[in-house]
Amino acid sequence: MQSVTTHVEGDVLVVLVNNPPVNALSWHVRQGLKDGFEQGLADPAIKAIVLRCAGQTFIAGADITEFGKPPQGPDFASVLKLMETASKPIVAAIHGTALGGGLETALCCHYRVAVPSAKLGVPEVKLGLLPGGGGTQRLPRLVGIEQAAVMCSLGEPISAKKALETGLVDALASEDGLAADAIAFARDAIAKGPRPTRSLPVKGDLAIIEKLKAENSRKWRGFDAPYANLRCVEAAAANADIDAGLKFEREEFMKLMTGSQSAAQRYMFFAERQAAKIDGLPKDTALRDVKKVGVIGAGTMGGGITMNFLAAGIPVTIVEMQKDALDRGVALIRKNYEASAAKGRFTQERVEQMMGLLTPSLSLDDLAQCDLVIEAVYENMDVKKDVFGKLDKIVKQGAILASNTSYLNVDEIAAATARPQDVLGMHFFSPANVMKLLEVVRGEKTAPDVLATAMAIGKKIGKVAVVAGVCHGFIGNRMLAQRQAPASQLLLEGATPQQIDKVHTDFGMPMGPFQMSDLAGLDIGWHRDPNRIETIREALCAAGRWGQKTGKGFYDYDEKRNGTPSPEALAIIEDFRSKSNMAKREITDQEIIERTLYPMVNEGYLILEEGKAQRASDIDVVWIYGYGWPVYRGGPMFWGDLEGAGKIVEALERHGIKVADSLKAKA
Ligand code: T1G
Repeated sequence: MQSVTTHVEGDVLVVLVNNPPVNALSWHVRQGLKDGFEQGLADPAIKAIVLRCAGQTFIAGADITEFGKPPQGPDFASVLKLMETASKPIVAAIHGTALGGGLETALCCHYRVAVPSAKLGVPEVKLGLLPGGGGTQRLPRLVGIEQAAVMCSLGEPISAKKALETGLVDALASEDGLAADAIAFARDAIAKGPRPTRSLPVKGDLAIIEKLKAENSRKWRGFDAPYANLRCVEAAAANADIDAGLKFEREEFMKLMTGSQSAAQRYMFFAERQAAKIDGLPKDTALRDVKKVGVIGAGTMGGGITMNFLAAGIPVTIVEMQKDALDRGVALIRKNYEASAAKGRFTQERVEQMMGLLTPSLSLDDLAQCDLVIEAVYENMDVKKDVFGKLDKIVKQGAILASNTSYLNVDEIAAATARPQDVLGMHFFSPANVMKLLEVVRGEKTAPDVLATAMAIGKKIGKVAVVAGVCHGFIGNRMLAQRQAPASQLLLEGATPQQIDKVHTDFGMPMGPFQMSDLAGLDIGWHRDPNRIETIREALCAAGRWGQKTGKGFYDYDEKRNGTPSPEALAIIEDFRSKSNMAKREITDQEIIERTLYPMVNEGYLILEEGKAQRASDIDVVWIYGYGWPVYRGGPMFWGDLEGAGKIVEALERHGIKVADSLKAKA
């Protein structure tokens, strides 16, 4: 199948791209574009050219799978130059998403027509890149510096309406009349002739550059690409001669392309999509209908889980045992929605619409007709088995019964029912209405269609779902334990909470082990006996230092929950250390990395050996979306490869940590 064809409409040549699924600019597309435009320019009967795409979208970018491979076909820049300097007007007909190199191709057309539903953007920054086909130089000439700086550094697409307002698009076509409207527009352009974007002056004010840096300093911490994008937009303003700016852009692009951050972010683009695929699942596996959902528990997790379904338009019956707990939970859901509405995220009408889908209840019997029931009760096996035993008697046959357990054995929970094939884990991450990760825990007897349905419903409610096997802590929390335990041991040996946390935040994590413990609460799982002190954590709990919830834990917290090092906490740690007869010693940051991050990588290899994750990239998806691992480092397994198996194995053995066979074999 040819990926680019041409056909003549009177005195207009239509160049049609057809390279499913997203019309990426693969080498054969570039070759086809070159041939098509050369044909149109050489034919005296042709007065104008329309560039259009078949399928779901206009060109959605360069073909990311080609990056890093030997170049094939004509280079992108030469195809763009052929178009921009063409002697006949070229019109881009845009539908779907004109993204990255796709939008850059449209920028080298002389005019652009789009359907109202189209979106236009340069998301390269999300891949650790920048628009390398002139986007940073041509956007400022069409939409101005401010709009260009926002589009390039944040990577969010704009609507066709906004594109029309800013001058990125010259006219809107009718939703189902793009082909004809574009041809008509091209005919009208014949008299006007070509309008090369490069001939337009850069407009706008550079003040936006510092404003964006100030507004996004936290979000962009550690990332190279956003700042490179802004430098290129500044270069557009500094160079009336676009070729000088294009040269600067090319240099900046190559620095990013050859760096580890873009490699990591491109890896994660595909890893996230790969995670949705279940190895060995028959292609024709039919999904079960999920039209009504039940959630048991209206606490923080139950309420957050519920919000995901309401926002996706799926009715939820939420069940609590006590009326005051139920009322509190429902009120909190409303409060969260209204807070978002107050920030302009959506209207009050939308709040009422979502709340209208919620049915509070004090009886499990009201879940009888639900297609999916998610249990989010106290993290205790007896409690969960009791709930599932009751659900088994109440809920209709064919319904999916899911536990939101963070650690517990899903097979044991399933055994409390007569339908283990309909049971699995759906582990949401707190806050469940915000965190994108969903671990779908496959029980030994979970039916394939139940697993596939849970993965699909996860995507439908905006989650990134990853299949996990049954083991303590599944994938994420199991690896987290490998970080938390040595971190506590390092405290005993002389490190401070702030030293250890700083190593992790400097690495790019949103918070370190002790900041995370304070956030979650040191008293979780505490036996509540202040006289029984066997760990530093118990010593802090005994002193009423339970974390952010009590204004003090490893750190002291102000009313805005900003943490500062705590002399009292350090004294408690010191006292515990001396009573443990532990000699205090200097600990290097490198040792902290080796003893807290390397064991996580090692545990990832064990998880794969045991078949508790489908692939290494799934483990990385878990850590990016569940714990905020910096995406420019690709995830623990990707990062471990960059560190080098040999270096990791040597360090682990030096610290007396048993190395996974598969990791050792890689060294
Ligand atoms: N290259 C190769 N494959 C791509 C691709 C791309 N650009 N975009 C999508 N795919 C694959 C994807 O892996 C999946 O494959 C299938 O298409 C459907 O994707 C020089 C350097 C367009 C909004 O960053 O944002 O241009 O899993 O599941 O939900 O300046 O795909 O089916 O085998 O995401 O409908 C810039 C990336 C590239 C856009 C559609 N462009 N793509 O979403 O489908 S760099 C982008 C998307 C560049 C130039 C620079 C989305 C989408 P599989 P999907 P979707």
